[in-house]
Amino acid sequence: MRVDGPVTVIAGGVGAARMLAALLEVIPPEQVTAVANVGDDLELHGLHISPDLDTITYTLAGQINPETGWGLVNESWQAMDTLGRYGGVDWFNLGDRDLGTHLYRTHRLGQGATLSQVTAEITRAWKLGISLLPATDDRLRTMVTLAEGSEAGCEVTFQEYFVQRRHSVAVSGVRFDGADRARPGPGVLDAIGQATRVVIAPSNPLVSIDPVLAVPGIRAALEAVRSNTVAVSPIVAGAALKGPADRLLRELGHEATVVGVARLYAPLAARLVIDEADANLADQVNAEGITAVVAPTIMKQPGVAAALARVVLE
Ligand code: FO1
Repeated sequence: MRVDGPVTVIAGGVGAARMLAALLEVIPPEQVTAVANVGDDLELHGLHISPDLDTITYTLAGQINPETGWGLVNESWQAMDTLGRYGGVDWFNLGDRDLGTHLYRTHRLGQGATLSQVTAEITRAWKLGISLLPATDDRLRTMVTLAEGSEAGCEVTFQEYFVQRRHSVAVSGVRFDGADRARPGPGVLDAIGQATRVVIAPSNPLVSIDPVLAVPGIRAALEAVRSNTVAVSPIVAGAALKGPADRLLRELGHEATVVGVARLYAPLAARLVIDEADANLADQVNAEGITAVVAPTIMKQPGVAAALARVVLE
């Protein structure tokens, strides 16, 4: 039996965007709400950039750059070229089309609009149909402490870790600056409490899902609806499909397997969808107190996305 009530997805970036696109192959967008991470946000060139909100928006608008998984397709880089000429900050690539989003968002925030209001205006302009809710409208920034080399012990912003250093450096700590003062964004707690199904998307548990859970009230709201909640593992056969999730799990003292993910998500979800490659670990997942559901989870392969969406909506 497929869920016919509201579905709420706890979302990071690329993996979550793919999960949302998969769900929209099966159910109408009006039935879907995404509660998205804002810990990756940054201010650069005087602009407020929200990578996970934009990755979800562009993906669902069918406008994502397929090579990178972020930014807009058919992009040009004239502004970045000019910036480079002056020796400006050019490690974070902002395409000419993408810049329009940051110019608009920054202008509206400067007028006193909230991130939620601006996100609603942007998603309406792209005709998404889903509700895309920032986890919080308050300032929350993922900070990463580096663990090796000359920078051991230094704390950098998430993008300075992920992009500037290509997440190629070991990490000894992650924290969410501002989380203790942050309030859930408008509609977030209701979207979790009133959902017929909550999905924890296959995003990085430690730097995409955790910053959402770090907003006071959100973790408790999820624990209260644990029986409605299903998580999809971002780890397949001990590796992340994209990004540093496996390395981060190990570096921060967790097991970089579906069992490690099960341990993190057992308090929040009744079921964990694991790929067939990990079928042999299903018993160990169950032993963590969360029920393993074995199904293809690599959405790049044709037909897998819609099938996975049906599994999480069962
Ligand atoms: N990721 C990169 O690896 N290099 C970039 O230059 C880069 C630019 C960028 C610009 C806008 C945007 O929305 C995302 C961008 N990303 C880039 C991806 C971003 O770092 C990640 O999407 C998330 O922060 C992690 O999921």
